[in-house]
Amino acid sequence: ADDEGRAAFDAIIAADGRIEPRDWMPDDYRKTLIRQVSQHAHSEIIGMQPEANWISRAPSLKRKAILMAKVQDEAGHGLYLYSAAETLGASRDSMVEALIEGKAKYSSIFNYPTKQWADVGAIGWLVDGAAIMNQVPLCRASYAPYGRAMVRVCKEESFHQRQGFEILLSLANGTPAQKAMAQEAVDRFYAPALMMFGPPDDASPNSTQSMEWHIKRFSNDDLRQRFVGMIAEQVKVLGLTLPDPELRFDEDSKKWIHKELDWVEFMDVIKGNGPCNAQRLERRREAHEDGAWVREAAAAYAAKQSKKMQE
Ligand code: FAQ
Repeated sequence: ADDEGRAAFDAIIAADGRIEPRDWMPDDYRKTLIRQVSQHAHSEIIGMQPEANWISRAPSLKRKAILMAKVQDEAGHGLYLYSAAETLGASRDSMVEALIEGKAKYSSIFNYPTKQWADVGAIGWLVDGAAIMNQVPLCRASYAPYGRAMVRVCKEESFHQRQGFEILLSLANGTPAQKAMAQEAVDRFYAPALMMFGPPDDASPNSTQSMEWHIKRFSNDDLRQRFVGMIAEQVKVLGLTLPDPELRFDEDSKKWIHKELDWVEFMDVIKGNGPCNAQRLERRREAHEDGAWVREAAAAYAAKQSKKMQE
């Protein structure tokens, strides 16, 4: 039956079709998806913290309402993604446990601090911008529940990116101090945002197989250079600059060339030694413990309902 299953799976992938939860799939395909989808879910959940840091200090009622909605959207993304991972057989409890015990990875970007209001603009523009560049192709991921989740996530990320851009645009057209704050935020988030796409292609162990399985559609470097080309244009509208004197479009290769990123720093952040890793996990643990009574109450209610149904 495994041979039949494999043949059917290979045929679906070859035809660029989609795998549904009940279809046969190779163990490694399931494993790599659980890995990527759960890491993605964790990123959304941990990613709420840097911006939530500014909800109580947003400069106006309008900005506060928008920021609260954005941070809530990220919670929603995390929940769809945990659900998508559950369709692969991963239990929610085991994923959450791996995160709070510091065993699971989540995106490096969320281990950098948000020091000033303009950082919220830079995150929306650069971090959500990078997220969209990476996630639009994931809407076509071969694993159907992941692809379907990405469609809605991308729509919301587009709104997030626009709100970040608009914050920076207002600051850039404000007082000299506001413009300087916007520039400083862009300077600080530029390189970490480029690192979101993952290690360079020749140091990306998962890419080849994930591309063969049509989970990933483009390589890490391909997406990174597309992203840098996009922001190189958008930064002109902001009237700001990118902290990358080497950035240029190379006519021969038709590629954007950017400065070398600090991959030692990247590996350090991934290993848990970034500026905010410890704080991010501490907050997540606290929130998890504070929410224990909600999970217990929901489980007790569900048990009561199912008992009633049996009576
Ligand atoms: N940070 O072989 P590859 C968001 C790990 S957007 C940490 O290239 P792969 C929206 C990688 O897991 C952010 N770890 O791996 C938002 C692997 O380790 P492993 C989330 C990283 O999977 C905005 C190892 O390095 N988006 O949350 C990073 O083929 C604002 C080798 O790498 C996604 O997760 C990194 N940057 O490619 C929320 C998108 N890069 O597992 C709130 C989905 C690599 O073998 C506020 N994921 N690693 O131990 C992906 O597209 C892929 O997983 C990549 C990595 C492209 C991230």
